[in-house]
Amino acid sequence: MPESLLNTQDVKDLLAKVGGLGNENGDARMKHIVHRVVSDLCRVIEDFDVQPDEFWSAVSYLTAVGQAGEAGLLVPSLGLEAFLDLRMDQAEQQAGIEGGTPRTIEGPLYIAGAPLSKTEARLDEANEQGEVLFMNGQVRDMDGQPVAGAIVDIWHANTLGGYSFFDPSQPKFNLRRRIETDAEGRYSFRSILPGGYGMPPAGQTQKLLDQLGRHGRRPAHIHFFVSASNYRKLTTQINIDGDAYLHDDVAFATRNDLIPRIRRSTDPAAIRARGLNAPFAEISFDFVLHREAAAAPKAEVTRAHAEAA
Ligand code: MBD
Ligand code: FE
Repeated sequence: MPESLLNTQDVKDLLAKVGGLGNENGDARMKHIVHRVVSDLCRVIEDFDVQPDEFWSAVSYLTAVGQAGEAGLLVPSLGLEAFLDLRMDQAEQQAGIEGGTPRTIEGPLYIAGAPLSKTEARLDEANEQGEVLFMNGQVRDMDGQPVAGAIVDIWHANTLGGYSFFDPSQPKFNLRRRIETDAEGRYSFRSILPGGYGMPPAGQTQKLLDQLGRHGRRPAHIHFFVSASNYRKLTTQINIDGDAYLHDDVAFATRNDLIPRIRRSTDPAAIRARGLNAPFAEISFDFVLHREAAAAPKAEVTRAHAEAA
């Protein structure tokens, strides 16, 4: 084994200069983080004896991920978005904020500006296929008091796992709505049960997953942001119970309290009463928010979103 280059003064000096550690300019935090990231990368190259061909293949890979717009898919697939959740959970716990509806990852497929309505909405547009879902519940605080005027911002996939905007075959805000809760904190909506999502099979994320022997499937789920003034914003999802990937999510986002029971109605009279001609599903799910507190860690995550034109 040759001597570790990373332990030589020459390489230490090189890495310090890379991070701008010796100059008075720039941003101190950025300098230390870049210094660490580059140093750790060099350590990986040395420890695994990464060959130049392999290194340039990784550079090409990251370039292709960016060009394909798949950075937002790669991050959750590597568990990094779930890790950020665990970090936020830990920070809250240290600030005495515990319980309430658990957070789970936002994912990369949110679009701002979905239609807003009071108390109820229908999410599926233009003869969307799928089992009809009625979902309802209440937004409450930790004392059990209803949160009136909360905004429940909902987005989910169609039965094929496709999200409007990213799937141009769907109407603009299909399966995306915002609902303002009523005086009792209640919301309800009609939609269709989503299907599970799969990473694009010919995409860059799946290409790496293949090399890890992993699939790129997410169990069927519905995303929510729940916000109200003076409350901590909640980013979460529910999973559709019974999905084969329920506890085998490429994005590691399943949490035990986020798998509500699905009630299925097959009674012809109940079906007719809803104006339907096939069995339907019902889910009741309450969102429990924490009050905002000055000393608490930041609940709102700043993140770039696409906006439907
Ligand atoms: C999704 O629907 C999703 O929620 C995540 C996190 C990644 C890919 C697709
Ligand atoms: Fe999703």
